[in-house]
Amino acid sequence: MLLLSAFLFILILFLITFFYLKGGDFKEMFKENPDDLKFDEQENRTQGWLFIAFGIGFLLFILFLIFKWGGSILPESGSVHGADVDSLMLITGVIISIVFVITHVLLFFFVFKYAFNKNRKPAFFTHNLKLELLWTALPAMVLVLLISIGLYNWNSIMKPLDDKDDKVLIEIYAKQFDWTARYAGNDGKLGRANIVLINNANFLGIDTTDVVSFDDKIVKNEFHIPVNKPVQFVFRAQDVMHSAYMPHFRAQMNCVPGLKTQFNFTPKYTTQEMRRITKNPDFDYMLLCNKICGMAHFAMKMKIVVESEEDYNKWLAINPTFR
Ligand SMILES: [Cu+2]
Repeated sequence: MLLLSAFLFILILFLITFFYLKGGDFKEMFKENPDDLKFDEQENRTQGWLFIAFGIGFLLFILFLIFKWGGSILPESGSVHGADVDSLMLITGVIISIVFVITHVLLFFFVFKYAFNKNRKPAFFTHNLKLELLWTALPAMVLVLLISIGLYNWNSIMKPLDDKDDKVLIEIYAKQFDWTARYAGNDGKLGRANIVLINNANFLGIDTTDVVSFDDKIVKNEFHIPVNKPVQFVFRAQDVMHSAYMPHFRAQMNCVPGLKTQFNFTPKYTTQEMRRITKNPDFDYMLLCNKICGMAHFAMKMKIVVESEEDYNKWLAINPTFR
């Protein structure tokens, strides 16, 4: 519906322009000698004012969008590193907004101010070293700053947790069209898996001869993680590329067939605490697929429950081991 109205809107604009500028007027626009131009001063002033009106309308429309939809963004981050991601987004947003307002005010105002005028002589201005340095160095410094903060944050979530760290190790397995979580079990290690071992009874392709796999735990539909404890995720995919997206933790990682990817974060609020924070009694953390992976892509979700370590251990204990 929205697409159709946008298309109609563009079509109407095109028709208006086409009938307004009848064939001859196009030729008029490309005459080399400005003295030959038929456009009069009055016409230019009207067009200039129309630009000012459009510019103001456009900026007001942006303000309206911010007030109307600004509240629909994600709630406070449920993970420790998420706060850094949010502040990076905020800094970037503030810088972009300032540049956006300045450039758009100038854009519309200059069209108005410098509308064609027969009596004005253009200034001859080839270049200015100081100006060029300023507009090259300033954006470069801002970008270096943003990228440095980004890289620092990226490394903190991408660097695999140490083997001796006290952590939870979970493999997230993607296939068309659902998720499976595999816990490392008491030994803290995931058993080997291989695509050639996949069959109906063993869809993760786990190597059943590997002792390490015996205490692994496979869960579907929902998985639990303890609050305030680092979780190391390893991702695999069976068929096509999927993307494990956990928006409330500000986490996303591609799941690629034939390649292990990883990500770690520390949850900071339990599901119950998050329900209070969002004032939404039905709130649940979700794992979603963020790569259009086929017909039922939309159905690829898994609930994530964050709870105290005690409750987590109780939940994990009732899940059976692989063998
Ligand atoms: Cu998918």
